[in-house]
Amino acid sequence: MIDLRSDTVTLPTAAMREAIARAELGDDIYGEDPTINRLEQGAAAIFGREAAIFVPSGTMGNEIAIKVHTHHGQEVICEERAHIFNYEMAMLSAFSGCVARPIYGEDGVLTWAEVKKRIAPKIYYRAPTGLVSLENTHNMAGGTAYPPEIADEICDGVHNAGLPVHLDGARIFNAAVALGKPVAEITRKFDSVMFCLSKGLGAPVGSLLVASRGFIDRARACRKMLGGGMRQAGILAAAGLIALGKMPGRLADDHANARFLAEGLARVPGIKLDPGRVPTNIVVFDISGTGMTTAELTRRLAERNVLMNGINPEQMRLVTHMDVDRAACARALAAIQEICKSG
Ligand code: TLP
Repeated sequence: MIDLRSDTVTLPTAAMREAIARAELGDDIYGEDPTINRLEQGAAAIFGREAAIFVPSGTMGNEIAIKVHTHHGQEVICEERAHIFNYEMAMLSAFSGCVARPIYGEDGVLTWAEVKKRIAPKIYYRAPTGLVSLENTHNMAGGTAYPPEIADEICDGVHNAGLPVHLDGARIFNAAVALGKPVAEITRKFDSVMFCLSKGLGAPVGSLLVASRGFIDRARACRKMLGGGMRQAGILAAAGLIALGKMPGRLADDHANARFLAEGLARVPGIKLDPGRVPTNIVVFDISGTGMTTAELTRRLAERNVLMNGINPEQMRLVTHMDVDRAACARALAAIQEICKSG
C-alpha cells in the first residue's frame, strides 16, 4: 500500500521503538516523568518560550489553548478551512463556549487588513472577539506557509487591539523548512503555539503546546478537565524526543516528493492545480475535469494499492511523509495517470 492519506500514518522508526523500550518513567500527573519533563523543556527551548505541555493530540492542544485564551460568549477569528473550525468537533463551542468567525484567505493565508475588519467593535450588543487563531502550514489550503511578515503584521495588529493570537502549528516544522527560518523566529509573536510530533516528524502520538509559564500552568488544568492527564506517558515522549531532535531535517525530502507529484498531476488531463503553489508536503488538487468524483477516484486508486482521500467531491488531498519514497510517489502518479487515461 502507498498511503498518501496523511502524514499521520507514519510508523515509529527503529530508533523510536528502542527509545520507547528504554524510557525512564514516572507519574506525569505528579510532574515526575523525567522523559516528559525533558521533552517539554526541550520544546520550550526550541521555540524560545518559558514552558510547554505534552498533550495526546493536536486537537487537544488547540482546544486547550482556545479555552485558556477565551471566555464563554466570545468569537474566535480563523480562516474558513481551519482545522479548529472544521475538524475539531465544534469544541470551540462545546468546550470554550465561543463561536467561530471564519474568514476566507487566498491559499489559507489571512492578512491584517482582513482580520482587522472582523474584530468585533466594542459595543455592548456585539459578541466580543476573544482570540485570533492562524494555521501554519495551512492544511486544507494545500500546505501553504505563512510569509513571516504577514503573520507578524497580524500578531502586531491583534495585540494592539488588546487580543491574543494562537497558532495551530501542527506542521510548523514544515513551514520552517519551506521558509528556511527557525521555528522560534516564525512563531515568536504568537501567544501560544501548538505543534504535532505525530505528523511529518514521525512520532506515534503526541503534540506540544508552548507559551508563557502562567499560560501553561492554566493549560495543565484544562488538559486534566479533558481527561488528557497521562501517567507514564514518557514512553510516548521518548519517541517524541527523537521526532523533535532528529526528524525536522528530513522534511525537505517530503516537500520535494510533493512537488514531484504536483508537477506530474498538473499534466494529467482533467486535473487542475498549480505546482508552483505546493511549498510543503500537502497537495490539494481539483479533479472535476476528469468526470470522476473524489469518491470514485479514491476507490479506483485503492484497487491499485494507492490510498488518498477527497476533501469534498471535487478536491483530493495527498500528503507525503517519511514512509513514502520517490519510487512510491512515482507509482502513485502512474496509477492516477492510468485511471484518468482509461476514463
Ligand atoms: N489533521 C489531520 C486530519 O484531522 C485532517 C490530517 O490528516 O491532516 N491542526 C492541523 C492543521 C491538522 O492538520 C491536524 C490533524 C490537527 C490540528 C489535529 O491533530 P490531531 O490529529 O493530533 O488531533
